[in-house]
Amino acid sequence: MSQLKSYRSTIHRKTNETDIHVDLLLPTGLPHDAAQTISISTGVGFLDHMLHALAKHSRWSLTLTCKGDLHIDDHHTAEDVAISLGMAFKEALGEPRGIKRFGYAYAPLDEALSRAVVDISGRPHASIDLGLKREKIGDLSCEMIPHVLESFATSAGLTLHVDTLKGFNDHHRAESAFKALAVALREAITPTGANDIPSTKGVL
Ligand SMILES: [Mn+2]
Repeated sequence: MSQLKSYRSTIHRKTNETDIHVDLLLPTGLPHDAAQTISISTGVGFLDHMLHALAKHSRWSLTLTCKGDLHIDDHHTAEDVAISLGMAFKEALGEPRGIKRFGYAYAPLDEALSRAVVDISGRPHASIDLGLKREKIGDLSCEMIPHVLESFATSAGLTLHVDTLKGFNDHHRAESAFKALAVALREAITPTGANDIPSTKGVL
């Protein structure tokens, strides 16, 4: 049963551009889940804010630090944090046995509304349309926001579709997207009570 897994991973990923530590604990969906602890420090405030929303609404406990080459720009930091978080998610989940596999959610934030659909498929694919208009939100380039979601999906081995359907305010649009993803991921890893790999192929 899935509750026998630790659902925990620790990742250290260091390149010439970034040095990242991730400690991730996924929820089992069972009553003994510990209280969440979330601590995120990437040097890019809006990225921290988005990852905090993702962790909070996924019910993850997440400690993530990144020392990146922000003197160049935010690209390597944002992308590598997403890659590392995807690696951590995949490793924490382990063999995807006894989980729903599919998850979807809509999340509003005031006037903004996003939809996320996820398949823990082992087939990395991301289709992301957030429709952001600004160049940056805080210190995070808007072009990096879909790139973060793509990079996370690719390294986690997820099929992921995220669409922001409505919203005037780009901060709201982005945050609703991360919240929708969080709720969809929480759904997808919910235990079914069975112990099978949820695929007709018998492997994911
Ligand atoms: Mn890139």
